[in-house]
Amino acid sequence: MANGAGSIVVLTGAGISKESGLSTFRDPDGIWARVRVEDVATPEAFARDPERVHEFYNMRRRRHREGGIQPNAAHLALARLETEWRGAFLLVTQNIDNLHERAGSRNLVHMHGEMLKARCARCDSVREWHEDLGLATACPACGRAGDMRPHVVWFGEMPLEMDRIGAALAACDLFVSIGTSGNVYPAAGFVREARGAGARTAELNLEPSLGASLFHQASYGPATRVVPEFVASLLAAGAVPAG
Ligand code: BV8
Repeated sequence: MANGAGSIVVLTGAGISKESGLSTFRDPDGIWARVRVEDVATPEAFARDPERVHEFYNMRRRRHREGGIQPNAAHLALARLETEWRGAFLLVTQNIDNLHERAGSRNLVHMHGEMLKARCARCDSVREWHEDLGLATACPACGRAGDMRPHVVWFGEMPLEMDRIGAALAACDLFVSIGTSGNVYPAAGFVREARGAGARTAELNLEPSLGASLFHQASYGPATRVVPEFVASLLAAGAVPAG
């Protein structure tokens, strides 16, 4: 534990953005209740019907642009924790929205990519992208059309920055999982990696996730309540809880 504070890794999922007005995936009113993963979130879907997949992300990008979506108290509490914590801190999000960075988080990994970035499958250039994407969109770097895709990790694709995440988990003293159902791997396995490294583990969620039994402590309720409470108590203690 550097300077006694200890190192923290936080993982977030769609639940942390729910109170900002963004849908989760597996709640009854979630995204996968409206569209099938196989139709919009796999490389095979994109090869089969690219315009269908583009429309799925264009609709979510538009929601971001026009929907008055703002970071909430949970995003802001994590940015406060990063600023005030004296030890190492890394925030890993499965979310493809930009609410953590707009809340002020800096040490941040988007392991499933970012909805507001586009990548050219031909030249691999990645850039900020807030408008609609389509087959006719030309890559600003190589000029070719037809190869632009959301810079998002689909099912069957390798998540981003896994080496950096693995190194942080191997060295962490506290792992906190927030707003995720524990359905999707490799993210759902991070708690096991953290425990294997001797870390204390905490779950902050609306309800117990699939991995609930793997956490030393838990606090259930809306993220805008349980996350600020957890951050305040951790900063007051100034060190990772023992045991
Ligand atoms: C990989 C980006 C390996 C897109 C996403 C067969 C074939 C191929 C792969 C597999 C397979 N079988 C299994 C796999 C692995 C697969 C997987 O895990 N599948 C599961 C479903 C069985 N994983 C993968 O494919 C991953 N890649 O394994 O690659 C590999 C190895 C070598 C070489 C190549 C590849 C890639 C997974 C990433 C997929 N992309 N998203 C997009 O967003 O459009 S996943 C998607 O699910 C989102 O990223 C989302 O974040 C993620 C997890 O969902 P959650 O965030 O947890 O959201 P959910 O709705 O489930 O839960 C919300 C929670 O919040 C709930 O618990 C709820 O109670 C809570 N909540 C609600 N409101 C609140 C709240 N909490 C607090 N406050 C509130 N107010």
